[in-house]
Amino acid sequence: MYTLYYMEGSCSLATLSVLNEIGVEDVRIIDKEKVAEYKSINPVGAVPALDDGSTVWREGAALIIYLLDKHESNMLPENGDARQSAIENIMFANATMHPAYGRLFFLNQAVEDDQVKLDSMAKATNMINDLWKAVEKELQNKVYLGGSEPSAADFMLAVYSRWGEMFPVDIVIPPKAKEMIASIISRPSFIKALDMEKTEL
Ligand SMILES: N[C@@H](CCC(=O)N[C@@H](CS)C(=O)NCC(=O)O)C(=O)O
Repeated sequence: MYTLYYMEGSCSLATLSVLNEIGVEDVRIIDKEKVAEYKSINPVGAVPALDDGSTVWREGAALIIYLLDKHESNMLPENGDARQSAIENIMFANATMHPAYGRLFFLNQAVEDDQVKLDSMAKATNMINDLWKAVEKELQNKVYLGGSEPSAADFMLAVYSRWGEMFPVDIVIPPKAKEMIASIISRPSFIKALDMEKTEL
């Protein structure tokens, strides 16, 4: 039995979707806002955190690699260049695209002057748009970052792509990336994850 600590619509949604995608059924989810001392679960206060019954694991990318190593699926090859490439994509999503969107959350909260906020958010958006162009280039000859089958990185990017609409910015997601995202968010695993978050089941 796994316990996943989450916040609705946040990056923990990718972990939950991946759990569903690889067919893990024994999952309980807990909204971190409802945990009185969440910092005893994760000292930095972030989701996702995953309790596997004996250990609490943290850091989204590490959690996903842990789960894909533990459970049979074709989302993470066992070895060789294919494995390295899948990890590279997971890290790109987690350590490059996620923080790029993170700037929007930070600026929205930290900057008081409306014009300064808009101007700085526009600059942060340019950086996000450049990253989506890089994704688009990767997707020129394939449907997903992993090839013809969805990879964990695709789930991660699809989750982050939903954050843009929370801000007054013009994020441009090019066509192949848009297709990838549309395909991921219509998968039963993703829909189930959204539903689980709504009902906290
Ligand atoms: N490096 C961490 C970052 C996780 C992170 O930034 N999580 C956000 C949600 S997407 C969070 O929990 N923020 C704290 C909050 O908003 O209270 C990871 O990848 O797990």
